Amino acid sequence: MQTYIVVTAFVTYHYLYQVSANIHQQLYSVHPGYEATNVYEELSVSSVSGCAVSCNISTECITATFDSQTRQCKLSDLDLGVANNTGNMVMKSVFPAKVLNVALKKPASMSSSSLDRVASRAVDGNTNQDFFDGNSCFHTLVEANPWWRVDLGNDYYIAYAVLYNRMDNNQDIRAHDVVVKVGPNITSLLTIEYIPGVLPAIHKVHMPYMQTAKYLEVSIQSLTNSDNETFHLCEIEVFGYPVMNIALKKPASLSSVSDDRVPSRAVDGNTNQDFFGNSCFHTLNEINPWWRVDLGIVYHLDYTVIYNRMDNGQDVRAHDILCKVGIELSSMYTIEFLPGTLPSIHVVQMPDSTEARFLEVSIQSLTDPANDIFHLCEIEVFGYPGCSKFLLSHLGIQPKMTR
Ligand SMILES: [Ca+2]
Ligand SMILES: [Ca+2]
Repeated sequence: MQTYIVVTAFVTYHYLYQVSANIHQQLYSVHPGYEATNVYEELSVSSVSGCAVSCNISTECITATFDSQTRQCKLSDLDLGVANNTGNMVMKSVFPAKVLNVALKKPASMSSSSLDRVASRAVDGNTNQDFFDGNSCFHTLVEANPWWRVDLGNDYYIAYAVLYNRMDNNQDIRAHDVVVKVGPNITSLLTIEYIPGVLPAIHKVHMPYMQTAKYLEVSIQSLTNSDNETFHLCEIEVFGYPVMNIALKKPASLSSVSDDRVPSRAVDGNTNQDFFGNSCFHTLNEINPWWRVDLGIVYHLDYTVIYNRMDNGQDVRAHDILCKVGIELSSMYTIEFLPGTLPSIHVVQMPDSTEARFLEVSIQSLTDPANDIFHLCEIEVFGYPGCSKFLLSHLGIQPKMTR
């Protein structure tokens, strides 16, 4: 079992993440009267959602219990524990996408390779740190500034990475002054961390604000001009969520519906902007018509892409568009107001720390009585499972506080 690297101080938060009780019910299945068995980690957290998120970002957690009196959160790698009528709550996280090691078995390369100690050994899922015991560590030739890199295949929101050094025969000292970079392509990698001196046995690299990346690279920064470095690591794990359209096929609603031009057409995955392609919704003639999607759970929102109807000059009907989001319908707030005609394809960039379950776009009618007809062909929403403020705090990163 991996060590769950969390310091209790990290989770004794400076603030409370406030999500109402009914949202908890929607996020997690809660069963009063149970306490986790086979507890491998006990944390002090401020709320039930903090406890659930703690479980969610731990790879081995199956259930967690939260005692509202003592604020103790117990993480367990067993399914539902034994009932003992303590009044604790058991949560089984129902997030659709737990953070996963997205580097596992992905294509890896490196500056040079010694015999069969190939780059893929660091993504083989084997964290054995004995070079000869596990056949699980890569090994370069002797050179200057050796590097290793993984191609994740697609863009991911990266939360953190874990580096496993070689630990036999005191050879860990060869991995020194390690630089960790990530990025969307290999020509524009961003340095996330420089680790001076010898790399620890296991080192966790925190990504500030969930970096979007397709590549991760680790290298030795040679301190002299002599090319006598040898690089070997035994595993590199990269934990994150795929960058995906989280609105796809989610329940959608509309202020009014014209015939079969239903709201779900805007989340059917079809971006055809010709109305007669049967992929656009259509309201009746009314004032302030709106369309809304329920993402199901709270997500950290990154951006939204709106596809206007473009046939027969009817794009002009989508004008003075208001985009709102909210954790609950009763607390929706404006992200952007776009005056004039909506462009063919419009991207709404979400401010940092935007977390929401609902997203709504509407026409702000300029006259009353209004005669607005609303039709759009697709709305894509990109982001990752929410409570990210907790997630970031959990990783020891101070979240941005924008509201
Ligand atoms: Ca390995
Ligand atoms: Ca569509």
